[in-house]
Amino acid sequence: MVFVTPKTKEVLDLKGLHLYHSGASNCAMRVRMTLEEKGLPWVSHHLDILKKEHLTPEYFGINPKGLVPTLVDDGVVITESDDIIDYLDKKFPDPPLRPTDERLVERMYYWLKLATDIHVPAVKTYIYDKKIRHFMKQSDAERTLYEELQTNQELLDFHHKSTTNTFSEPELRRAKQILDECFDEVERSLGGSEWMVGETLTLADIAWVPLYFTLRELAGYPFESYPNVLAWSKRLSARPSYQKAVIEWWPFKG
Ligand SMILES: N[C@@H](CCC(=O)N[C@@H](CS)C(=O)NCC(=O)O)C(=O)O
Repeated sequence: MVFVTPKTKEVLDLKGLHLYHSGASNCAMRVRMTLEEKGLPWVSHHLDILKKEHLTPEYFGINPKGLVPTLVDDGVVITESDDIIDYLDKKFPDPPLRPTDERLVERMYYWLKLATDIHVPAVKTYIYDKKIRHFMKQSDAERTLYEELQTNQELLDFHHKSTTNTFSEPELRRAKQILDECFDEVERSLGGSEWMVGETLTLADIAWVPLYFTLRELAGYPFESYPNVLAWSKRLSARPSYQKAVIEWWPFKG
């Protein structure tokens, strides 16, 4: 679990649950959905990543990678969406968002890790290539600021490629191939079940449904050949938590 010692000291005084997040961010959707499923009150600190509102020294002083989401719980700073939702489920176990059987819990963590592992090489690459880079024109001053603030080499490389439109053909092919392999696996694993792991909604569903939503909405990823995924996504979209956490914050309406 990634606990951060923030350079922006003001966050240490925050009381209750505070979420730094963005409407368009699939990682932030996971946390909003977990908060809604549990009925927890939280304070919103919205940063529009499309307007680059997160690219400030103050925010990098809270999240050293300059990414959303970040949760601050009574001054404790946690980054990485999979860790945040796991933290929330452990601290506020009612209603539980994990199975009771230990083997199934391991399976749930497998899905959380997979969602994290494919984020930059597949999800972000695919979506930025198809849509986001059209929003990401960058001035020299913005590039300089980003390069001053960002210390993570993978993110510096990704940022450079996405803002200069220089993903290579093999990188784009690989992104699609990873997504195909992952959704083939989600499809098989759902089989005749309602949920990804066990008999109830778990953090695995909450980690993956934002990927389904953003890949479909922003990149037109072809989900038609995944009937189980489509039925599962319908079940999720009928939940009030999905409406509040995903649809109400979504910036591309209409
Ligand atoms: N592994 C991180 C990834 C966070 C991430 O990449 N967030 C994206 C939105 S989903 C972001 O902040 N993008 C803005 C940027 O890359 O500058 C997590 O799961 O929280």
